[in-house]
Amino acid sequence: MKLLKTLSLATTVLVASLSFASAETFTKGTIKKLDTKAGKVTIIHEELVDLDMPAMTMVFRADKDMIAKMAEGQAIEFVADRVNGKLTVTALK
Ligand SMILES: [Cu+2]
Repeated sequence: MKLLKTLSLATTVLVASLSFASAETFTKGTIKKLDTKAGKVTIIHEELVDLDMPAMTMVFRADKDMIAKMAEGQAIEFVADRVNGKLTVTALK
């Protein structure tokens, strides 16, 4: 029963985060450097409206699946958010 509760909670959180992500703003950027091992990506980004951050070049965290879709020099549109206090790429297109 505990597992079932945990599963349903996980599903709720997933659905909530998915619907939240769709409402977020995509920001344009260019990938400057990838560090697959460390799970880090340096992005030259335009203004991040949701995070109230001006245009700059900075390092974001990104999980393996996200990094697999990236290449240095690539122009991207992405969503960044704070995950456990660290700025992380949460969506890419
Ligand atoms: Cu920044």
